[in-house]
Amino acid sequence: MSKSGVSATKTKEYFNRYMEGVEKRNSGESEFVQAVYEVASTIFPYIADKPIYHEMQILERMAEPERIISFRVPWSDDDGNIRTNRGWRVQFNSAIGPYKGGLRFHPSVNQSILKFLGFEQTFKNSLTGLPMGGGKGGSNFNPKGKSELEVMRFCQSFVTELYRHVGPDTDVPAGDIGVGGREIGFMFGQYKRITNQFVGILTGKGLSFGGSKMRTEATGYGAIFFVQNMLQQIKEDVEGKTVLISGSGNVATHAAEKVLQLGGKPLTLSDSGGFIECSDGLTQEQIDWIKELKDVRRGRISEAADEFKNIVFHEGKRPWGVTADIAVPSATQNEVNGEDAATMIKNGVKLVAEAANMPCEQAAVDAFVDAGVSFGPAKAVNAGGVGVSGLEMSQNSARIAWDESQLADMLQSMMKSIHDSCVEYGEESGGKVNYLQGANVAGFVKVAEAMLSYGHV
Ligand code: NDP
Ligand code: 2IT
Repeated sequence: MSKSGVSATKTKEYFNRYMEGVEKRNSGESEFVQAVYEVASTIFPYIADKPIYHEMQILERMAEPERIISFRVPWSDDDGNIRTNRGWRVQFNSAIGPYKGGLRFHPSVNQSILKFLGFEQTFKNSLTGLPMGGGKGGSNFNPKGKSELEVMRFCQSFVTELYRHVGPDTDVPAGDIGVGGREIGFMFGQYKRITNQFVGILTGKGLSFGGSKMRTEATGYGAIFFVQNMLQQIKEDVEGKTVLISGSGNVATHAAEKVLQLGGKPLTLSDSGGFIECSDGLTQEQIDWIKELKDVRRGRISEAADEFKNIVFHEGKRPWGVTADIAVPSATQNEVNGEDAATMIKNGVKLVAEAANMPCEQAAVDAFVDAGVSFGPAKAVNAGGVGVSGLEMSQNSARIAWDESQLADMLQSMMKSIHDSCVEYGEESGGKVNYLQGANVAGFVKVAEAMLSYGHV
């Protein structure tokens, strides 16, 4: 029984009824329903003895985006053919600040994926302690194999509609899968041209036009700072630990770099074609080579095995069968299933930190938690990226630029404070921390308080 007398059975019943409604209202949107389930399963027990949250329908309102904008994005390819993609901006929740969250360009993008990302972003942004609401957007456009000019024309057309929905105090997008410095530059240029305003409407900008130092590194570095905090909690360290990392984009390569800097061994990286394994641990030279491969030459991770003798490529496979101490999935959603989790547990993985958004299926999360594996959920682990985006917004508003060491310190202390919030709301008997519950509840509390203050809006 909770303090107010609501039993665990009743709480489960309320939760099940809530999820039935969410599923009915969002039929066919499996990723979104999955994300709501993960959050609500930890929030219902927390609010069992707090009737105001039920009366004010806080969780019902939180699972409904404030607004979804869907639009046509026509562009012409290099052969002069007219092509049409779909663009979206999901403005999920502005209770604690302007909508904030990335743009994803990938052929798999649909409304369900953007709603799950926008929903998660709301809690993540709250955890950073900065005044940012939650949003996400993107397109089913596939940047792979497109020329630089095709990508530019696409970005310009995308912003020709998006510009009317964003603003430094309204909605501030950034990058995500398929959207890096190059795309942000094209989009910022088009916004500036259409509106004749030089304002911080995007983060992740180049350093010459208002970008923040440390933003490129922030998500991957922040994730490993969070791992460091999780390890310190159990009196351990990154030094000497072997680490499995998936993906080879912005997040994965910077996570690998920070593991290396802290004395750990990054064993793997991957892309949608397969994974590379380096049992000696990747070196800085190899990581730099891979960054250039992906960011400039836009090649495939398999090429690393042709370049370096001690790297092996495993075609069509994911890295989760390799024996290691820690796993940091850093590619995309649902890249770790229940079977992968069972393999990792059998192989002795002791800590899993989600650097990608929702990389673990619910079955995998349950397996890790049941097996006593220390599990860091995405909204806490990868919050350093949007955290430094928040700092970019502050610098833009004040028309100043902080130096790198200042920003590195701010990132590190932000990750420590997110970790402390998870401990505050997720500590169990014996000092063990349920990070899933801790991150969800800590993120929820602030957004819910603001929504309660506003009344029925
Ligand atoms: P990038 O586009 O830089 O890299 C994405 C990487 O993931 C690539 O290696 C890509 O391989 C791989 N990948 C993408 N989709 C798939 C797929 N369906 N199957 C297998 N591999 C895939 O993106 P980021 O590094 O920025 O983002 C990675 C993850 O981190 C995402 O979940 C993103 O939402 C999350 N994130 C990013 C933040 C940021 O600041 N950038 C902040 C917080 C979270 P390939 O090239 O073959 O497609
Ligand atoms: O998922 C994420 O947090 C991001 N893609 C970064 C968002 C941002 O606004 O920096």
